[in-house]
Amino acid sequence: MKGIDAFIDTDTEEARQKYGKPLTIIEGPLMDGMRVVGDLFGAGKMFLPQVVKSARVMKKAVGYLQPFMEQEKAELVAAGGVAKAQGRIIMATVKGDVHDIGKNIVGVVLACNNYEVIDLGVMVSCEKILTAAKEKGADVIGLSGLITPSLDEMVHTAKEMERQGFKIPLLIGGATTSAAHNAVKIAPHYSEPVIHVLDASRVIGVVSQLLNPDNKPKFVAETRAKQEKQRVEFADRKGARKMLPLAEVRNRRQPTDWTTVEIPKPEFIGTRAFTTDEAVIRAQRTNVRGQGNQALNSQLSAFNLSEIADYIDWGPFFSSWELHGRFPDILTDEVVGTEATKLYADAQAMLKKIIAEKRYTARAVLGFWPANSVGDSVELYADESRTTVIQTFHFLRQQNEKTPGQFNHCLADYIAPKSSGRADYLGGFAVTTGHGVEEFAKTFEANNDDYGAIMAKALGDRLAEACAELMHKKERDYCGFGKTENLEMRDIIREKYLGIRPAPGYPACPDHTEKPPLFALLNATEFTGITLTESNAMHPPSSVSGHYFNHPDSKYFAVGKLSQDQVEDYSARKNLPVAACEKWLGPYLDYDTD
Ligand code: B12
Repeated sequence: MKGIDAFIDTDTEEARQKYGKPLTIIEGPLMDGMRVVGDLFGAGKMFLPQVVKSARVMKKAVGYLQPFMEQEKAELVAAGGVAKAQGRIIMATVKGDVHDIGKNIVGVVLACNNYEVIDLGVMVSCEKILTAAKEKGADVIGLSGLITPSLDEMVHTAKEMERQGFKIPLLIGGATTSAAHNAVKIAPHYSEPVIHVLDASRVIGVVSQLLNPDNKPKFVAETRAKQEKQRVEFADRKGARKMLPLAEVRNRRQPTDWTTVEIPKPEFIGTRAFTTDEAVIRAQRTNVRGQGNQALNSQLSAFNLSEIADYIDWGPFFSSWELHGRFPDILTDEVVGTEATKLYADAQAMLKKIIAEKRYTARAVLGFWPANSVGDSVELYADESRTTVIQTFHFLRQQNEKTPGQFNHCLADYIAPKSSGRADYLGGFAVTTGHGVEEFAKTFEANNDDYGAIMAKALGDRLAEACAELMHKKERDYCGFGKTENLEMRDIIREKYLGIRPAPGYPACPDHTEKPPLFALLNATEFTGITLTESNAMHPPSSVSGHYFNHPDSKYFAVGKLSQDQVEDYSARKNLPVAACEKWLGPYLDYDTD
């Protein structure tokens, strides 16, 4: 129960000698222990890292017993018996999405409550999920997704389950999902229960009710009633929201005096790339032929994981383990302090190993281009003559009615309009610390150590964000003002500097289709090895990409809901059919398309 696995083989062997049958050990002392862990977790008296560590003990013990169990199972089946878990759950991150930390955590919690989890991994097509569910006789299907395009894939899966006559519940989870979206957009497409699960602490409550024939009808009836209420509330909110015409909100933009505002000029136009891969740097220095693309290598510089790690924001690390509170106060928090401190120590030890053994390779590219805004779009030019447009980024504007004195923001407002005659610049970046993460995580998985595997991935993500922060510091230095900003690391991590780096997908620029043009400009795939999936997720998962704006008033905001006039205008600007724009912007539309 304390999650200590130091003597697990000896202890399990001792139990085997005492109990004889391995299944008796699993269903007896091991499950008894996990039940206590599950209950304490459900009651908020035990925290996620402890659960995952206890589950590791269970998994290692089961791993030790596996060969004995195979033999026992064969004997049981030969005698006409069945060996069955509480229920069989198929889990997958949907097609086009690459994230699995949340899904894996849920899998561990389910498994330690004696559910059989069949995890199909990431980027799994609907066909593959449904085929596996049929073949394995699944009792429940669970889908996970981090980015908005995954929501569409979930709707598609629900429709397919209906069409193919499935009779099992569907669980929906992941950072981009919500109970309201599930009730309005996903659940109506499938006659069986479609339930949104907010986090790992709720999954057992949901699954145990769904799979218990006595409790299921009441639970399903209550859930359906809740979802109906959510649909009514959604419709009411929609009716109550006052949206303004696009032409009007364009007049309500944040004003800038373009005659006086200071516009920093970057030291260079084009890209600079960085890598921790010493072989690539060496090859470039000695100009070895045949080592990658020489033209690209010629712009490469070295950086290292240790300088990236200095920029880690530890706050979100604790959230990913469901420990909530501000860092570093969380370490001394009355309730979660002890667990947070242990988790932090484990993270520091693993981070040290990752850096010392160069387990992860970081690669990054940033660039600047002469740019001016034209309406809500930003044109990028080949050179300072500003005659040849090499790329255009399209942004969206807030359309909800604001209180007087507030503005309807759009990122394009932070770049000097072409008509102002001012020379402005747009920056862009793509970074990854994800090369090597999967391989490192696998070394733990092979040893039945989910705690280590999740930790390895969570640190990959922290390093990716830190790398984005480090590159942003370089960006400000290249633009001059960074050299005199005089901020301590703590203030940098709190983003107290001038300028922002919104990433396509984040609330200020929610359209993921703006990533491919950014990648093309940056030569991002060549420089960083990051590829885009069909949903424009980045692979490897621990990656971030976005734009740099240096306007003194620039800040992060949420575009929010969009009216049809803006989507039509956007479609014309992007030269992308309205239906395609509506698909990518689905959750942000203030109107129905079906
Ligand atoms: C950390 C983080 C990252 C990390 C990676 C996260 C990861 N590996 O999961 C990094 C820094 C790499 C990252 C990158 C990006 N991110 Co990000 N990120 C976050 C952040 C801050 C937290 C997510 C997280 O890790 N939570 C902790 C984990 C444990 O929780 P979880 O995944 O949600 O899982 C829990 C539940 O959802 C549930 N659950 C999950 N799956 C399942 C499945 C089933 C069956 C069940 C029952 C339950 C369940 O249980 C889990 C455990 O409790 C969120 C904002 C937020 N607060 O949610 C944005 C967020 C997810 N990111 C977002 C975006 C846009 C991006 C980028 C596209 C930005 C960019 N252009 O670079 C990239 C995409 C990366 C890529 N590879 O494509 C958006 C996504 C929504 C959208 N509009 O598309 C969010 C919501 C931010 C926002 N407000 O807009 N991101």
